[in-house]
Order: sequence, then structure tokens, then C-alpha cells
Amino acid sequence: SYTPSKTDKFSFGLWTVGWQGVDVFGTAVRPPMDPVHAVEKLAELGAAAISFHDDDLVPDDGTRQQVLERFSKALAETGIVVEMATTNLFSHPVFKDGGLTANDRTVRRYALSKVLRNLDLAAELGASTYVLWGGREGAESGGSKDVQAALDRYKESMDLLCAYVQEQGYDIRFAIEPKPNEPRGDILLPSIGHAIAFINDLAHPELVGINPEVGHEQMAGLNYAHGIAQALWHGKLFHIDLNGQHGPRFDQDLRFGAGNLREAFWTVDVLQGAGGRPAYDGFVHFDYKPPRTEDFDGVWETARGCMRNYLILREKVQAFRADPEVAEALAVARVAELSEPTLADGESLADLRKETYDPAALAERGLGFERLDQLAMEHLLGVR
Ligand code: 3MF
Ligand code: MG
Ligand code: MG
Ligand code: MG
Repeated sequence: SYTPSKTDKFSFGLWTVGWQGVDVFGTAVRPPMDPVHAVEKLAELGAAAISFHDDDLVPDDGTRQQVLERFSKALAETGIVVEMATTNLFSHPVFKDGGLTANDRTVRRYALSKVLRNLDLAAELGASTYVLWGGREGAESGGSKDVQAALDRYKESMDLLCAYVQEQGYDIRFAIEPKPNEPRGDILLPSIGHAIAFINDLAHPELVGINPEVGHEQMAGLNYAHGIAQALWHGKLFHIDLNGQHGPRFDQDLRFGAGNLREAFWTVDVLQGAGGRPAYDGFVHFDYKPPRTEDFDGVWETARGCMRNYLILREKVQAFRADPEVAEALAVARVAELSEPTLADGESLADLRKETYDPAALAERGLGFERLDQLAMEHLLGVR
């Protein structure tokens, strides 16, 4: 019953299952994966969609057309769709100081042209989201980067890209992916909050949202479930990168469910529309790295694991929300009361001020949050 199907809308980056294991200290442990094989295997496992960086799929040489033909054929045969595409503005040495915010203006122009080229391909393949992760947009030292000028340039690029999408009539929205650090010492737009604030200053904020990744927020010690709840509140949760991470340390990119399992539970709860809100209805996209210890069988085991863990957690969350004892604990905790406006309709601040309050009596009321949390814990541990 934890077998995924296309209606679950699971999606994987080509660079995730295809990761060869090159890291800061070691070389590749697995051979390159044929994108066609990735499509076929993901379809077999029950995924619905795939995403890619330009460099993951299309070599910038004479084989480009042929590669695209094979890939499109595999998509047509399996029914896998391309839901998201993105640009690699971080691997090539030319991007050592960033792409869209590199100090070197010629590098910025090249970066923008690279985005435009893959944006055209994304539109051609039917992607609805175009992600921008600015892993190299940042600095290691204070004097080397004029942060405000960098934000001007970031905005300039986003405004140009939005205008381009409108001109071309592409049905594509952009999603900025925040990350605090790695590979740069400090990356620009380091968290969900920074990214949303930036988006609100763009020329077309309606075309730009975010693509928050579990591990990226947790690397900064932040709560991912709270982060995506705020993104939903702003109408900015255009896409998600689910994976696993053990607190603030290097970017682990574990499969979803590994690492901070309790936060994974609350993440699925938020995505499912905790508290009766509309559920997130976008693709459930995994961005993780099968550990270097794994051969190809292990790689597919991790892909299966991401989806199974999501489905298991979805079931746990539904059971938690349907549990009458949870409903009672929620009432004791006054959770629904928070949705009541502080000032009632027709009331004035003067009314509010003239009421008599008994802070000592209010302070005595317990909220029973621990009982509520223990119930969640027991659902998660599988004993309820
Ligand atoms: C790095 C990432 C990226 C982005 C990708 C855009 C290589 O930590 O998360 O993966 O997700 O570039 O989708
Ligand atoms: Mg990442
Ligand atoms: Mg990561
Ligand atoms: Mg990511």
C-alpha cells in the first residue's frame, strides 16, 4: 500500500539518482547514468516526473539534438513528464564568483544567456517551474562582494527573465531556491525569509516563488515545516526539494525521511493542509544524493525509500488528524482559537482596552501541548 503511482506526483532530479558521488574529498564511485535509463527506472518505481539542469541532460555539442530526441521518446513511452528545469550556474570554473551576480559583467551576460537557452528547452518540454539555485552567488570574504549591488543585479536578471517569459507566452513560473552556505561561504538569499523579501521587490513578484529544500533550512538551524508554512501564507510555495539532514552541518542530501524524522512528519502535515487548509498540490520533488556507499541497486533503493517514506508519513499524518483524542488535545491547546481575529467584527480598540483582564488567572491555564505532541510522537512511532 506504500507503492507510489503517478497521482502521487513524485518527481526526481536527474542529478539525484544520477549523482556519481564526486565530493570534496573523493572521486566518482558510480559510472554516469543514461538519462533514458533514469526515466525508465523512475517510471517503473511509480514516479510521475523528472527535472534536470541543462548540463545534466544536454551536452553543448553536436549530440544535443540526438540526446533530446532519445530523451523525449523515453518520456513519451513512459508517461513521465518534465515538471521543472533549472540551470547549472555552479559547476564550471567560469562561475567561481557566481553567475547572475558575478563581479565580472561578461560572466553575468554569459550566465543569463545560459539560463535563457535552457528556459526555451524547459518550455519546449512542458515544464511549469523554472528553478534558480544560486549556489555560487555569494562570497567568502567581506570586501569582495558589494551585497547591495549583487541584489541589484539579481533583481535585474529576474526582471529580465520574467519579461522574457511573458513575451514568449511561456506557461512557466520561477522558483528561487535559498541555501545558507556551501559551496560559497555565504550565499545570497540564504533562507526562505530572505528569498521572499527579495521577491516582493521584483517587477513581477507574481511570477516568482520559492523552492525550499529541507536540508538547506536545517543547515541554518531553521524549522523547515514552519518555513514552508510561511511560504504558503505568502502564496510563494511554487515547488519543494525534499530530502534529509541531521541538523546544522554540511549539506547531507539524505533521502527524504532520513535525518530529522519528526520535522519530516510536520512537513508532510503542512503539505497535506494541516488544520483544514488547502493541500500543496504541486509536484513532490526529491533533491537528495544516494550515498557513496551505494551501487545502482542502492541508488534505486533510496529513490524507492524517498517515496515510501512520504507515503508512510502521509498515512501517519492523516491518522493523527483523524484521531478523536488528538481533536480533544487540539481543543485543550486552543489551536483553532488562533484563527479567531483578536479584535472581533465591529469592536474597537477602545472596547478591547476597557475590558478587564486577569493576567494571573490567564497565566495559570495550562495548554497541554506536551500531551498533543506525545500523541503525534506515538502516531509516528506506530503505536497508535
Ligand atoms: C544544491 C541544490 C541544487 C538545486 C538545483 C536546482 C544541485 O544544494 O539543492 O542541486 O536544488 O540546482 O534545482
Ligand atoms: Mg541542495
Ligand atoms: Mg542539499
Ligand atoms: Mg535543491
